[in-house]
Amino acid sequence: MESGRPGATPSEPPSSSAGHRAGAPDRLPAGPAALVGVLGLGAGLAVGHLVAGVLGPNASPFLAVGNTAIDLAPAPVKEFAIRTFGTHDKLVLIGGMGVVLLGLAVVAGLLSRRGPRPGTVFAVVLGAVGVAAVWSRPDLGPVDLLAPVAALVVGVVVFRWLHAVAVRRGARVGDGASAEGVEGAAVDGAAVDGSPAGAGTGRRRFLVMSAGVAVGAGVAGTGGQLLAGRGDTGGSAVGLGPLTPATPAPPIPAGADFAPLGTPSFITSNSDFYRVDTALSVPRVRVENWALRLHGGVDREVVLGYADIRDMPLVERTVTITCVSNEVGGEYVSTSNFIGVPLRDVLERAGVKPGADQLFSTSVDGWTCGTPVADVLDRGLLAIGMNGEPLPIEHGFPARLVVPGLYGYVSATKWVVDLELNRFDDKQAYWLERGWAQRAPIKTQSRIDAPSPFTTVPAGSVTVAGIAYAQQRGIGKVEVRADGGPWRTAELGTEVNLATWRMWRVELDLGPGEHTVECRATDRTGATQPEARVAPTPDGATGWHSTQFTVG
Ligand SMILES: Nc1nc2c(c(=O)[nH]1)N[C@H]1C(S)=C(S)[C@@H](COP(=O)(O)O)O[C@H]1N2
Ligand SMILES: [Mo]
Repeated sequence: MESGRPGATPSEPPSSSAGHRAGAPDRLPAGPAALVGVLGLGAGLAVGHLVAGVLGPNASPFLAVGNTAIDLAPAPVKEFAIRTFGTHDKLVLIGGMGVVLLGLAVVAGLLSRRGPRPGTVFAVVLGAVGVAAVWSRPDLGPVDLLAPVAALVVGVVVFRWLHAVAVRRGARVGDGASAEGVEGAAVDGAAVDGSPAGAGTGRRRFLVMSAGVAVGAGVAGTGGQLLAGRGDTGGSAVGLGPLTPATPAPPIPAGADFAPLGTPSFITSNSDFYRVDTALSVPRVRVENWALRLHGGVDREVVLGYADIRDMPLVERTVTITCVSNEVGGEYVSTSNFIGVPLRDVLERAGVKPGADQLFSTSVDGWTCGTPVADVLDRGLLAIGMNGEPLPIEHGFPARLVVPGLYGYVSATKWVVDLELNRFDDKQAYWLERGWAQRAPIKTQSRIDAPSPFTTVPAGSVTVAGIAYAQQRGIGKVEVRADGGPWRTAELGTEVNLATWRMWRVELDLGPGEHTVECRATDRTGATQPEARVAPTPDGATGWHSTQFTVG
């Protein structure tokens, strides 16, 4: 049992307990051993989270490891996660990491039944992983290492201390000799009497200490979470007030959507806007710390602050952005009134030299994106607002890129801090290194929103309605057919501009029973959305969307 005490020399073999008598319990019971492992882990993680709450939430070793895992995960794993869990992919990752860590902590605890060494090694290794993850995050600095270091130290200390308490408790359950041996291991100087009541006292003491650690970890973790929330958009955006564009977008005309018939509203609210990114925890940038650096193929390097952008004449543009990972019929497409400054005007501050074909942008968390310079100069926006408000943090506060017509991964950098003009041959952006295409204009697509799949609709005339998009080309027509019959041309919603989606509706006379309807869009160049289903990799899905329902 002695080898179990804190301060045991590493050379001491696990069961070299002097004075140990045959028949005396040699090991911690499994339950307390596992509990000690779990509580050591919990205490370490919670304190790491608390310190990160003060320094900056992303310094939390748990989140840093998660963010690193996302960046290191092989592309197919990430695509699977996005496909399977959608926007919940991050919650699933957090839950999965929690389960794995819990399992490892139980195992570490169980391996430490003869002595705290295995669990100590586990805590140190895990802490080191946290340190390495925080160290490697592009949005974190050396000070942020305090969070994982605190987690490591607290994890080790709490584990060893609770282990000692548990050992003492176990000894009490055993016999006097072993209790005596353990007495020397007391780390807190608490006197343990030799009375027959000692076993109960020891056990109670262990339970009280464990509960104390659990409560303490809960308080620390919650505190960290609350402190982290402090720096929300609220924090630095609150004083910004409403953004009033010098050139507002034209109002959305009546008849642009068929929301009462089941299409989305033409403008997506900020809270409903789809979200896709690699950030497990959203980067929280304060405007006073934000700067945008323009460099590379420019006449002079320039660094712009938030006020520099805000003081330029602001424009407002209605744009539909779309994710390349969107499956046929998928939800990763939304429309907003983006407020910002034309990227052409921003880049003019630095002077664009001829020769560059790529605008290589980097976010504060190190994500990168390559956009054709021609598209950027033609219609790119450095957006600081969405639907009249500062950008929500999930959508890139304080500033992001929006370049209509290109999938988000090659055009829509959120939390942008760096713009470099170079050549596509010089530098490869984040998703290119993971097998996605260098150029990715949005493909013509259409989706059926009503009737909802597998519902029953009343007999008679059935309204089928949905969305279509072919950004920068425009939608020419949408056709719908039922059960493989003749194509019917749908009525289109009023066009807003070429950068946005278009809603459609059609009435079909369908008899009672099950029906399958399909839709296909044709863009203004005359090209019809192809029937063949192609997966999103490497440059966007194709195929006709279909839906099944019953007429009753
Ligand atoms: N910093 C950063 N910006 C990013 C991404 C990212 O992972 N990190 N993802 C891009 C992708 S793939 C898409 S589709 C759009 C989505 O923007 P949204 O979340 O505002 O809808 O953001 C783009 N900008
Ligand atoms: Mo995307």
